[in-house]
Amino acid sequence: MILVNGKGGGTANGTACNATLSTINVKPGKTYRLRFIGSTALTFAILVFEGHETLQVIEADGSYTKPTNITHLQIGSGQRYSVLLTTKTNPKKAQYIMQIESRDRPTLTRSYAVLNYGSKPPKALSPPAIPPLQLPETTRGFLDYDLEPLVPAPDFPTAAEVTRRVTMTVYQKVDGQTVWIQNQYNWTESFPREPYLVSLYKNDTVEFPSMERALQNEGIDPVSRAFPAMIGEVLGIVIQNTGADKGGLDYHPFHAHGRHYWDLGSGNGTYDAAASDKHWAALDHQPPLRGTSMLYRYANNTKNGTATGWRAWRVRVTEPGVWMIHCHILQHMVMGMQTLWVFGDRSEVLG
Ligand SMILES: [Cu+2]
Repeated sequence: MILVNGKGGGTANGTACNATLSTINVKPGKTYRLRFIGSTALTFAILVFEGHETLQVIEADGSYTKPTNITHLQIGSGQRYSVLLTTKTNPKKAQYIMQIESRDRPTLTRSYAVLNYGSKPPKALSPPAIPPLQLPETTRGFLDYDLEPLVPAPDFPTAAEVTRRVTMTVYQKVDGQTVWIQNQYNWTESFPREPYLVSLYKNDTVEFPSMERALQNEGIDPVSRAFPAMIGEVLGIVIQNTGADKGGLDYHPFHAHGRHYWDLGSGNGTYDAAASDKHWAALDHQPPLRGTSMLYRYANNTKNGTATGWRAWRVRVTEPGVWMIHCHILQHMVMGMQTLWVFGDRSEVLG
């Protein structure tokens, strides 16, 4: 079940779940800031408020944005949004439903919360027998190109400042054990054997990544299984979705540790840097800073290894250290969908 503030009921994987719902108490004619935190392990969710068709996003992943109108919120694991909800001045009833549903899973899970205008908590807190709202399908490219930082970042790197492009190709290997690999490598609890930074510091189980080897190997150093970058570089990182051994595709909310990145959007097929740069030049505003953004799937299946869907980031490398970039779905992380990025040379990282 999808829980909202610890409660939820409706339909979980096809099974009715008649549990109590959370209440959000509101007063008429006010504007509320609702903070949404996608703390799901796996679920990619869409939610709508009955009778409150216009919401405004004002913050994403901890950075304020210019107010942006939405009719529904789409939120993946690890994503955060602040949304303004203006309540009715003359509500026609005491309770309105918030309906939330999973997307892109084999079976739909549907849950609810209650927006309560009444002075007392509502008596009936059970989920409705029939879903009152029709929610949209997955909105691929949700808020891409729409969100604009409230205050432009002084050090936003232009397209001309990009020093290196790195494509991280994600792939599901199904023979034997099912694992997720990035540029031919997975990263699980068996690699490395001790915390990475400790290994580098002690110079024992993991060698400091070699930029030379990485440049010959699509950005990843095969010995340390890390993506190295020098302080001062501006990286264009493209995360590329591909068909699994058996052709399957999935969505992945990709999350970066350390400094947030500028999110350049997403699309089907493969990334076209020239087209993306032209698109942004025409928009005349900076991309939003994000900590987690969605690598969509554009079909349920394709052919083995076929590139279907990308997401592009721009990263100004300023913070020395060892940083993870990983899918925020816990199950995928355990299956190897994690990468390590070492920013800075040996003396910058280890002091
Ligand atoms: Cu994933």
